Amino acid sequence: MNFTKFVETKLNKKLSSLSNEEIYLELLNYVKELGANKTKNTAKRKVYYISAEFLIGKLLSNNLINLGIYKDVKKELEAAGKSISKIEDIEPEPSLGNGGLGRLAACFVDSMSSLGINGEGVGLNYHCGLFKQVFRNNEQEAEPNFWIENNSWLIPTDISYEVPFKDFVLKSKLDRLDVLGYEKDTKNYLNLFDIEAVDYKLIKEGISFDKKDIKSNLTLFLYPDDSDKNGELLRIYQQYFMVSNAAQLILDEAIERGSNIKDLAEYAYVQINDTHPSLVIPELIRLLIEKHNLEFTEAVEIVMGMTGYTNHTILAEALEKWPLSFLEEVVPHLVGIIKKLDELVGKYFDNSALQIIDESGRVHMAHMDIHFANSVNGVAALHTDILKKSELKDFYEIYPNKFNNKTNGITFRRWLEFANQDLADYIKELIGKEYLTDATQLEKLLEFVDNKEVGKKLEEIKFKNKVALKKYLKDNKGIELDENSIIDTQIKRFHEYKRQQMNALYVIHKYLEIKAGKLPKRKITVIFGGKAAPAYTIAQDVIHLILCLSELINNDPEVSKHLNVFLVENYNVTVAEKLIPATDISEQISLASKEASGTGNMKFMLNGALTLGTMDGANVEIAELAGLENIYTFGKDSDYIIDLYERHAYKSSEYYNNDELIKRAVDFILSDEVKKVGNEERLTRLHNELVNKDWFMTLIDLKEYIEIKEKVFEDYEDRDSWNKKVIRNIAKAGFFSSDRTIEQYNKDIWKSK
Ligand code: 26V
Repeated sequence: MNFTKFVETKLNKKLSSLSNEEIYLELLNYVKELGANKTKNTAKRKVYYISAEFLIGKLLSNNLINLGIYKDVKKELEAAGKSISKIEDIEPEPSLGNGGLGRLAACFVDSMSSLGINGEGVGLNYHCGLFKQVFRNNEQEAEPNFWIENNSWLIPTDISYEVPFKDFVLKSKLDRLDVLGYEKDTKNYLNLFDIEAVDYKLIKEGISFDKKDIKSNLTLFLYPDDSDKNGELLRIYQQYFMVSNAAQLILDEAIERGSNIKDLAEYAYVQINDTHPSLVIPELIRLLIEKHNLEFTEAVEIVMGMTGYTNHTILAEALEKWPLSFLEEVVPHLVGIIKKLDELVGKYFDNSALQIIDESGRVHMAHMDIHFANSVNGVAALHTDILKKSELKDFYEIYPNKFNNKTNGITFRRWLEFANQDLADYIKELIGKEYLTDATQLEKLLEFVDNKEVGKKLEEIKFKNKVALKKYLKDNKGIELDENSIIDTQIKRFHEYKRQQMNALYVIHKYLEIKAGKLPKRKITVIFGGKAAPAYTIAQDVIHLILCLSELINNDPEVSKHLNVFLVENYNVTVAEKLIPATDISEQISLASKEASGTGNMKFMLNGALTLGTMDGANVEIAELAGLENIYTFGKDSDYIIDLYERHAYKSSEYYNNDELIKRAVDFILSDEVKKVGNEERLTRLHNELVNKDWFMTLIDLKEYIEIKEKVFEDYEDRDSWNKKVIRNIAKAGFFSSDRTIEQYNKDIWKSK
């Protein structure tokens, strides 16, 4: 039954007579019904992808695409005088993730379903999710983001477990989302555990809330910090609640499907997404001992055969180390087990750096994972190499076979088929639609590299996307975009290592040049988007600087003819879907060695933007695939940077004092023009940070960055040659399909299906 019929039968009304809100609601019901008719994937070994974050984005259109009915529904709506994009606007975006790690988990559940793998996500259903970002006085403020409505995609179940904490037991409830595979008859679930009585009244100013009332706040907020830590106890409560539920679900389902517990590893595999779910290891061991009467060693062996750990960062401050005393306070029943695991490590290895519990009594979650999981993977080739060579060297030496690389990927259904429909249609016209299930087919586009007409057509599509972006930014974000400008975009969490401040210094450089009469050939629009952890002061200062520059530049009639700068408020998946297809230049400028992979870089490549980046994370693989001549790389490489850190040899003041261009740009932060629109305390702190500390080495690559960016803009003017590069990039983007990544996980680690 098509949607029109569905509405007529159910409501006895014509589609055209419904409001957009009513249509959204009926589409929700319609899709849920179609989802309910799909059967579950059933391979014997089921994969549990446990993750504190699933940044899934809006679900309506993605579900329609995966059901294979997006275009039909769109046409039906048009025939009734309705626009699908207006209806898409009504859906609130779930904000169950901070950034790359959460979005990756969302792509992975899509791919698991699309490949027909019996694999599900397990996480938490945060009611307010990640905070909503608003700008006031050129500063970021955080507000709660309620996203759960009465009628949502969540499907309640009667599954509930008791989770024991030190002083009380908390009952859970499980809500699920259907994860429909692309044009598949089967589906999986995303399992989101919740507490029964979340209390919104605990919220005070902004996103501050009573952190102690665990029984009412456990799933109120997603922890907003990407790398800074506070409110640690609540975080431990959340983590244990998540994994205890997951472990109980795993055991129940395995038993139901015929496991005798001793053969549990044949029925389940647990992928631990960063260390946030690491307590699943001792929890599974505990349940096997206490509920299923196994001996400790027997339990350990079983768990070792069914867990894998993925590392997503080498930033020391993001590697979780919980004080034993904290664990005693929250989950004393795991402490004995963790201590026994630590003793086992001590028995086998005479190296204190390998212990789980260090001399100061902190529990290194990653160490526990590496010893007691059978696979340890990094998320891009360079990242995995760095883990082996430096960060986890001691571990690699004792477990060389556990270490493996799984370069990240993205789902092409959302990031091309949905986000860039004109490009997707044109690609189908050129090479057919097989690339949607076999992404390597994109290579067929290579035959069009020298075809100028194809190049022109891609240019036209890019322009159309810029016009669509212009409308979106005007209607939703109060931004006036010039669709005829070059669009240069940096969207990601704000963090010093990602070096948004370096991009801001380029903007200053350009501003000063324009003021001095040196005009660019074509107008440039620099777009930023991203949130900073509320406790991360310097990242907030960088946001402040960019907002000040934006006010100064966009309001200067002389300069704004040639240069605009925007920081899009409340960057999220929905905003990314609009920005990426309209972008010409993809900024991936992290300090080499620090960005584990990046996945935005892949989305831009697929959408025909050229990468301007350092040799970091998956940029290295982008460079290899597209060819160095088809992207723009610059800066010191990771070996050089790692060596500098080891020798403590970087001094930002030397770069500042020895280069007029750098000094001029940095000092402009404290110019009268900027101070007039800004907060002097913030600006001074940022200036001082850059000149006297600059831990993430902004100034080391600034000169080269400015030079290569000039070249990028110059090259852009040779439209045919630029278009050739674009075609080559799209053609080579197939490797970055998350279907490929998931196939590798399954073949090498999970061995399901
Ligand atoms: C750490 C913490 C610490 C305490 C509280 C909350 C919190 C949340 C997340 C993290 C770890 C963040 C790690 C992360 O997001 N890594 C990113 O993973 C992406 C997917 O693999 C990858 O593309 C990015 O390069 C990497 O930064």
